[in-house]
Amino acid sequence: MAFRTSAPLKEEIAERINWLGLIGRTENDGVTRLLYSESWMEAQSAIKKKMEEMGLSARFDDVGNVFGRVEGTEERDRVILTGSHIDTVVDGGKYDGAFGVLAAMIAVSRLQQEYGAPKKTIETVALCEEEGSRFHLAFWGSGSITGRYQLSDASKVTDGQDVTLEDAMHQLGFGQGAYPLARREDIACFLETHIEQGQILEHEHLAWAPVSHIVGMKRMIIRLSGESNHAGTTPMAGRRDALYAASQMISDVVGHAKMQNNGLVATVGQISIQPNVGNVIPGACTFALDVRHHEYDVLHDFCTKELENFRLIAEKEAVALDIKTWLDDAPVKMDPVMTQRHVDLARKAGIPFKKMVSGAGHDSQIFGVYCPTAMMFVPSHDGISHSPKEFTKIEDLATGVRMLMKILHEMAY
Ligand code: HGY
Ligand code: MN
Ligand code: MN
Repeated sequence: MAFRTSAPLKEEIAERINWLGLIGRTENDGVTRLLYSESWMEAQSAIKKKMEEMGLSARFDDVGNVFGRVEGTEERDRVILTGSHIDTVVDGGKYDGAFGVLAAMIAVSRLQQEYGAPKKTIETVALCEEEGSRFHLAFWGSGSITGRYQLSDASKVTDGQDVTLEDAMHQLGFGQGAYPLARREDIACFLETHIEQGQILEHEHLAWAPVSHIVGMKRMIIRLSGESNHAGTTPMAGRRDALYAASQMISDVVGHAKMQNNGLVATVGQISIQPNVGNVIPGACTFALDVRHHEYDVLHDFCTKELENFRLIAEKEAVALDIKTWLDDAPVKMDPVMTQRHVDLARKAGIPFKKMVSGAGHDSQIFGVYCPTAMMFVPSHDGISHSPKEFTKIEDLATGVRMLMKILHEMAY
């Protein structure tokens, strides 16, 4: 029996956002769904079941992406793919990624209900991983579809408990041929709906934004090794204090980024020291550095200078320095023709909008170098994201779904 809903759109969106937000819910009402964790598996299985209830034919692929397909009556083989990622950061919000997954499902199921089968095949997708929150590897879902990653890459990265991505994948039955290969050649284009995760739209009282391009980014792991020793009996001269060296590097790189005044952002969001005991000089320190800019030359020059400065500090403090750049992506332009069509549709609908650069990374940057790709934002309240406080008004979520429906109707019906 074909799925039918008579629920008003806003009601359906709110219900599904809250429903998915309960999977991996944390004690302060955030969400944690790390790749191949229990809550991740629960969410992907629930999404697959929900897709089927909503009239889509759903399946896993071999890395754990979930697709919901509506076959076209004329053009079956080339697929219009729309969706986002199901994973989250630790204690994140219930809109980042999740809204794009659900918006796609709601839009496609409502289009089917209103207009029947499309002429062109549409698939919604819950991409298995985008954040890079558990492993120092991001975009595992979209990267496996587009060929950026091979299954063999999964053995090269471990999480904080020394579990490889490969073992974590195998433990859930993925990555061993039980499902269709992730790699696809049949995708005609990709469309992603996402929260802005910044405050521009809300500040300027706008409801929607087509994304012109996604910033370039470098994500690094900086490891320092000095010498642990007694806090009381070791003279200050000659200490090899890894945390003291790191504190100078972090202060410099963030301080220099503040002085750029050109949109460049630098963040140290993760740090660990060993042995992490109050009366022992830290012999080892590891921190994560995330730097982004919409022009690759600016990004690259800044990072080159800062890493040279790190080497000078390491030498001065007699600590060994190891730098691993695990993500290094140039800015990616969204498809101008698709984006212009979306602008025309928004203008015709009288929706207040502006074109924007995305300061956040997204699966669209992976699809954008592989097929025509377009991305669109709805506002984030106070620009907060990657936090339990993440929130978007239901009116804005509904605008996002309605725009996606207009776009898909124009492309596929
Ligand atoms: O980090 C980012 O920009 C994205 O949310 N993964
Ligand atoms: Mn996201
Ligand atoms: Mn995110």
